[in-house]
Amino acid sequence: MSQDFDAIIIGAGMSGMYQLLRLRELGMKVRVFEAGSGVGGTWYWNRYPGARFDSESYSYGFSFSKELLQDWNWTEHFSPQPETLRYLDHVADRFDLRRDMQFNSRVASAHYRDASQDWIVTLADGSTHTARFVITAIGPLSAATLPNIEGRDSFAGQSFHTYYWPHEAVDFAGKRVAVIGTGATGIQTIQEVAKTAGTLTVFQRTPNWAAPLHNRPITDEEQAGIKASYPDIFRRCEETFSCFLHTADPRGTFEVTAEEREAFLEKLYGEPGFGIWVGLFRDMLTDPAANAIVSEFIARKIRSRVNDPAVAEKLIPTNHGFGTRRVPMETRYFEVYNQPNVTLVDIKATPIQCITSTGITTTDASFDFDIIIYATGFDALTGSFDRIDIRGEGGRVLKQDWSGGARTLMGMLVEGFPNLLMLLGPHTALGNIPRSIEYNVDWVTRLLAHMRQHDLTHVAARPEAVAEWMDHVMAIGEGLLSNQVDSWFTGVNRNVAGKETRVIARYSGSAPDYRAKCEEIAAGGYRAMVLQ
Ligand code: NA7
Repeated sequence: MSQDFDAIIIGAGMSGMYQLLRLRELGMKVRVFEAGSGVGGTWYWNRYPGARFDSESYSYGFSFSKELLQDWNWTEHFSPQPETLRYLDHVADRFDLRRDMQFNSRVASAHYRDASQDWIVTLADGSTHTARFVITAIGPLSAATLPNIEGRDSFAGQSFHTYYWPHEAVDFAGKRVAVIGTGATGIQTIQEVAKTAGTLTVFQRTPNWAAPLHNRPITDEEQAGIKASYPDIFRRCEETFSCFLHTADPRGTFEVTAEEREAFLEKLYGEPGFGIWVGLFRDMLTDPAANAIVSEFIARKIRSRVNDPAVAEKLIPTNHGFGTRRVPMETRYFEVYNQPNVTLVDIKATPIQCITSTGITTTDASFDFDIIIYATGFDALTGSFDRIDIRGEGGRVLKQDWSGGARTLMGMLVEGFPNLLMLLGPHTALGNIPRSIEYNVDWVTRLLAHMRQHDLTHVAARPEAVAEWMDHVMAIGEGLLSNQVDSWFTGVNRNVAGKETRVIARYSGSAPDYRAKCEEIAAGGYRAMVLQ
């Protein structure tokens, strides 16, 4: 029985784009289905004001093409969303990717067919398409969630989730604007909207530790230096723990004097990018006493930047240590609260009771707004899988199988779901995401090349290999402070039923360790899988 396609890729973000390119090289017939009207995934959807990435631009772009690297000029050290989307459009044009992509096509279901050992994919419009393989490229942060607040739909003004930001510019001048949520997205939004809004009211449930990004334009001289050193940049990314240019300092916190510690932290705080998070002393994200030192350092910084001491205290987290959640990188975020047009509302102290047609009511006061912005995050890591009806052998339902937490092999395969391959699935190393994407795509491509070479059409994860992988994932997550804190890292989202408790859904070890494990599995003739 023949299928419409050799492979269907779900999603035209960075994973789907690169996977399409690689499968074309194998001569496979591929179709990409994408819900949006263009390529870019995360960078297509997240058009909220101030959106940008926190990895150095030149460490973030695709590394697979020397010509692409030489041709493209990043203009800022940390690229803003419009430029990143332009870059991805450029990549799509340059490699003629769109001819195998179908836009405005949300995948509703993907069912494995036991008899023909292939997949049937149904789109939201009811059309069906078959393929030998299904490859998910649906992103770890793409199922956006709105808060469960009474009256949410009754608001008569404009309201937006940051992920579903309109394609047209939103004008804040003279408007009364509310932002709910103070994660990485909320912080980027707040610092930008505060520049023009008439009034900005921030509803903060949990403060997050944040540190300066120190972004600036790339000079011509720097541009030339970057172009000349791409091999070194990507080699460095391959060696570090999370594929960033920064990595932990090998010293222990208590091996140096208090003065040396202070000078070290001061230096990191003054430098661009994630050094202040992933470049700390090696024990600062695992030893509570060491972590307390960096937390106290950052708390002092916040106090020094916010004029009103009571507001400063509200902005300092007390229920988790620095770096145990994703550290939002900011640009004069804390100074925003010194502006007369900005108010911080602590909704732990005075919870939101409801949203009305005119605004937001807390237990303490009612506020009128023209615009409400929801920066309330995502059903992360598994949410994008849960919303597709994915069924495997014998009709087993992925969402049900994962109701107690995802179970995978390398984050790329699932027991009972043959010929389903995941890019950036749960239990893959995330870090500097394009680096992880390229590794996952290359691994999947090698597997499919091997199968084609040996006339194999069926790949299934062996239960004992999955069990072994899951033991490894659990063991490697031990002792990491971030796994003891509620956040999207640990899959907690109280706006989604069933996502109230922590799970290990990320690979918490190093990217080099992750790759070594995956290489071991490939080198052993793929014995962790049944190949037929
Ligand atoms: P996050 O980091 O999950 O942040 C979501 C924020 O929204 C966070 O401050 C939440 O407070 C808040 N939130 C969520 N639900 C509610 C309700 N019901 N009421 C009030 N406040 C709420 O998502 P982001 O989009 O900022 O970032 C996600 C990642 O994308 C980011 O880490 C980058 O890697 C890119 P809480 O902390 O739950 O109290």
